[in-house]
Amino acid sequence: MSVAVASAGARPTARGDNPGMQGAKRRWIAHLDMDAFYASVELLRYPELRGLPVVIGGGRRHQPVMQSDGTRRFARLRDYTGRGVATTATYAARDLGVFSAMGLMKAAQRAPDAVLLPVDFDEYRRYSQRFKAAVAEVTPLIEDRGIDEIYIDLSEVPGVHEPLGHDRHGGVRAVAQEIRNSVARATGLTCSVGVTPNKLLSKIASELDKPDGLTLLTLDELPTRIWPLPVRRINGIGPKAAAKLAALGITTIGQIAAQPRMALVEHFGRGYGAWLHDAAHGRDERPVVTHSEPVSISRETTFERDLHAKADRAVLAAIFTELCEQLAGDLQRKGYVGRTVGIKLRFDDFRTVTRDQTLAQAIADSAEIRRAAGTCLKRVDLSRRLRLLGVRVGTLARAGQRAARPGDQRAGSEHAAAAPADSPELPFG
Ligand code: DCP
Ligand code: MG
Repeated sequence: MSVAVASAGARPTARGDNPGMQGAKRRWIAHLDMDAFYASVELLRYPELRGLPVVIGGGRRHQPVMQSDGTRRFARLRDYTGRGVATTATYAARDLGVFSAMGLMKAAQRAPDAVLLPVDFDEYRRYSQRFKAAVAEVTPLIEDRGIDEIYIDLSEVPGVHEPLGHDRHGGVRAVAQEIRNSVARATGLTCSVGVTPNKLLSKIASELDKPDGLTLLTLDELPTRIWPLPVRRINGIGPKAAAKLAALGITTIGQIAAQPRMALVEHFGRGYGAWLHDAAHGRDERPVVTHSEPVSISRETTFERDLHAKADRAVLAAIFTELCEQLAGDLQRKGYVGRTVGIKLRFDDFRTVTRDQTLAQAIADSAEIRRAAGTCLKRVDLSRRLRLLGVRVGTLARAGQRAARPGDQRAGSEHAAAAPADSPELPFG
């Protein structure tokens, strides 16, 4: 499985109001999250699987096969052997206890008859772009939070603060519903939306009626709708904080809210303690950040079995080349060039090492990336077997900002100083 990670370094372009200020506009922020996203995209291709337990994970060897009678033969989870994990599962499979990040062998114990489909990131990325474009047609203030979720600032949408019939919040509800309809029309997929005065609450709210739900909450409803929920529902309370809270006898958001601010600060420090207090009281003034530039773009892959630099040299070299090609594709598609090239290796003992180097000039070409990454590779002791290999390009700039010259595509030779093309052989180059 190969995962593209674009780490986004958010550069806030303020769209937030200051709710503390007199006369400031009330905010309505939506959080939209696609339902069982990868699985739902697959069901568009294979409608005969609708309603069945389906798990997405593993490699191409589980690709369905068309049979002579015109029906498809699907791989079953029970036949799976390997180290792949489930990226997601349909709700029917979740009912059997299969969840994201679960090992496929373990999932097979719970749902042996479930259909197993390989991951197709390119297809999910296409649908991701499509649903975001559909939302943008309704309103443009969108913060991208990854492949299947976004925040949307609805505060300025015409009519959003108006009632509709008996419904005091009819205006905003109608806009949120229009967004959901627009996504469904453009993609054939359902999503769940939470609408509240801020991002923190909307993120919680979008999960309350999943799948295919719309949940609108005001601050008045905090005690009834939010406080009974477990602390982990707050985005920002991870397993460690939850364990520490549990040790203090605190398991619900309401129990956090009932704590004096100072008590939380005492236990959790000034920053996090105060944040916990604010969060539990539904306070969050973060703006919707409509524009962010990635800090780096990377591709990595975990091997089906551990590979050794010498014994599996050819396989590794091919994977390495493919990663660089995919990464170059990502860069070119997104319109970036980068000046830092790095590698990430994870060994069979789970130790992870990274190396990088900064070039004289930004690149986006796969051969140039491979050459630079290869140089980094030579700085690592490769006596142990490898589990994972990744390549990253950082210090990004917009491709257009580089002075365009004729023959720019083939500017490789200019980087020879940083990463000599004729360098002595790479460890698996
Ligand atoms: N994903 C993944 N590995 C994980 C979690 C998620 O690869 N550990 C992928 C698969 C999901 C997608 O990201 O389809 C979106 O993640 P979500 O957490 O939103 O999960 P789903 O969209 O699948 O389900 P839900 O309906 O709960 O949102
Ligand atoms: Mg989702």
